[in-house]
Amino acid sequence: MDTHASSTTLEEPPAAELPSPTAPRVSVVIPTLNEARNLPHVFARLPEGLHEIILVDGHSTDDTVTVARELFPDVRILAQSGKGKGDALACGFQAARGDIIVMIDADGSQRPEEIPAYVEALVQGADFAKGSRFMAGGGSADITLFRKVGNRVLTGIANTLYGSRYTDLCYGFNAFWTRCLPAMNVDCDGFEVETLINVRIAKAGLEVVEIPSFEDDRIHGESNLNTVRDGWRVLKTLIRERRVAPLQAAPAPASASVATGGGAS
Ligand SMILES: Nc1nc2c(ncn2[C@@H]2O[C@H](COP(=O)(O)OP(=O)(O)OP(=O)(O)O)[C@@H](O)[C@H]2O)c(=O)[nH]1
Ligand SMILES: [Mg+2]
Repeated sequence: MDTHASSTTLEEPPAAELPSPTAPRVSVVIPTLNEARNLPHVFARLPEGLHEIILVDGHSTDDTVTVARELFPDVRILAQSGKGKGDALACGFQAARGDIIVMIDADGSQRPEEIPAYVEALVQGADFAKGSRFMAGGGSADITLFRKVGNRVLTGIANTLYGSRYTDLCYGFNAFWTRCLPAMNVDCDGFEVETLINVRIAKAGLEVVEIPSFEDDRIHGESNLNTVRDGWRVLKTLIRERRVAPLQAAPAPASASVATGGGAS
């Protein structure tokens, strides 16, 4: 009897329902406000194999949406419901269908080719992979001395209040398992969004690994951030969050819960 022949008639077992920790589906969420000239630089450098690209547009008055569709016809384009970068990210996170969400800016200042390092840290057991310009291997060609000092002070306050070990509080290039969204519950509008996320991740006791990241100059256009106004919003967020009860992430699937240790939180 030909056992090989008979074995091919057996039904294949059903595919596993849970995402494999070694092949997660990666959603990239990109907030945009008049970034038409920068998008070609960002899209060209995105890694292969992404599950989806979600662009959350803040009602740009330039050709951002048209350019995005031309560059990548499969891009999912959302019009944000409210105002500000925080609101845009909340809209994008809610729509994401991947296992992992990467948040990255559209101004060309962050390097999409760093995304695999973030994903790898998550696959290795981190809950949250946090970009840092101020750890070994990171850097910035963009930040002013004033902002650098302000960021350092605010990072120190965050670490003191929330027991975290962050080296770069106000940086918008991060990645996390989608199951962390309930712990983040992004409910702010503006540039304080990274602070809100970082603080809530720390309060939830999630495993953070910092990833060295290099920030280049914005390629075209003007920054939307106002150092004093937005620094003040960050400070108010740090103080206010002390009164907000910690939220919890959804449980990790058993196969993806291997901890690496040595995180930054
Ligand atoms: N959808 C949306 N995107 C925004 C909004 N404000 C800023 N962005 C986007 O958020 C990203 C970061 O904004 P930037 O203006 O570069 O601010 P920043 O990077 O924090 O500050 P700089 O270091 O000065 O560039 C960019 O991709 C912007 O296009 C907004 O109100 N809505
Ligand atoms: Mg920028």
